[in-house]
Amino acid sequence: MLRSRHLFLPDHGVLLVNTDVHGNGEDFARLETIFREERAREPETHWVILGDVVHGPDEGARRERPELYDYPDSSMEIVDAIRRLIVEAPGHVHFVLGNHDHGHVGGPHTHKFHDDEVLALEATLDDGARDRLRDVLSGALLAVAAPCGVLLTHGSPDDSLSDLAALDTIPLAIAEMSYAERTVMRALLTAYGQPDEKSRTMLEQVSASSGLQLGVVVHGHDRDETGFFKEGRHQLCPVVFGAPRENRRYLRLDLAARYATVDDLHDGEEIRRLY
Ligand SMILES: [Mn+2]
Repeated sequence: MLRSRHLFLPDHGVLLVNTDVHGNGEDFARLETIFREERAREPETHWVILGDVVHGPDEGARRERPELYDYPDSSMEIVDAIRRLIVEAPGHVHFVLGNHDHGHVGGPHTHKFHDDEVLALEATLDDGARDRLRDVLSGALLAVAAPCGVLLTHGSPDDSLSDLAALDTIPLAIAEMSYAERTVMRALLTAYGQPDEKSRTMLEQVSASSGLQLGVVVHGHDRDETGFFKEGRHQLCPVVFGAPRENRRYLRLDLAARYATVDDLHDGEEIRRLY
């Protein structure tokens, strides 16, 4: 069965974007509240969740950096919430795969806080929950693009990405990927950033194949205690996980606007504090 792994958003409405929450149920609930408030005002509100929803910190990290990491791991509750939201707001809640999520559906197993975080989480779940987890994660998108000029991915893709439609045929199981597919997926899911030139080339390629004019890649996967960072003229990473509560950021964009470079995305306007 072929499932679409990419999505083009409309040219009107509101776009909310968050990056890694890593099992933080309170942060996810806050984002859900923001989505509901926006949606009550504007029915054409889209929420893109940019992956790594699972795998919370271990006891050591919680003790060492409580301001960043002291929260209970609500990975499964968040996956169930996404499942519920996709049914409740059909076509308006979009989940994009992160490398931690990928581990549960054929990707390499991650080891940020445990030797094997995939096994550690699944060991806490019964069969039903494991099935729901894999069901939600295997239905994930790999990239979302919008006519307002943004490309949304978990990592920051390099110039091996040129056509979003090509993502549709990549199998999630790493053993089934071709060498070229592995190269695309590695950058898409695990690259922290690219040289400015590479991001620009990638955006030009994806613009040419999609007919959109993309100027900014919004990605997650990285951490920054100030709550967001820009790299070069074309990459923005808003941060939830790894920033202290007061600095956590999400993105609120106008789908009818035009964002040509990261200079068009301003802290306090498009880049907003979660709390
Ligand atoms: Mn990641």
